[in-house]
Amino acid sequence: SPPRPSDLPHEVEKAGQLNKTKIAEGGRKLRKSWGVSWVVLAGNSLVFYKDLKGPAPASWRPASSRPESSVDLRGAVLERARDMSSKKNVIHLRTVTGNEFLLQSDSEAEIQDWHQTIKGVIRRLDRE
Ligand code: I3S
Repeated sequence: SPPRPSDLPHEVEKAGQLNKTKIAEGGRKLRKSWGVSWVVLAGNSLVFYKDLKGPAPASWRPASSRPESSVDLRGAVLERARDMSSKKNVIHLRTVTGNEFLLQSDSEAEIQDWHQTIKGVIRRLDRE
């Protein structure tokens, strides 16, 4: 369910467009369905918005757009996905609740940056 306003994160570390598919829900495997999402890394969460038709927003949060979903990164595991897709530049995220996502970019540099930045948040939360 979408986060309540009080849950909305404050410090945006990174935002951008990525291809996304959820591949498991509560440990139960799902059929892949790739789609384009606007992804925001802020606070302890990765927040997904519907892709915007047209140019990227000036601010991180698409005006008049509610998040589709968000992921709590505490205890999550992130790794490069080597054999989980025929696509290049894919990362695999698994939450403590057993939800799993693949995120993909056509740009290797972009996916590396997402990988490092999300990893940084997970490490920070591990130390708390
Ligand atoms: O891992 P899979 O099952 O080979 O993933 C592919 C399929 O989900 C496919 O959908 P259908 O099985 O409904 O045709 C998708 O269109 C592909 O994109 C999936 O593979 P990639 O390699 O793109 O993650």
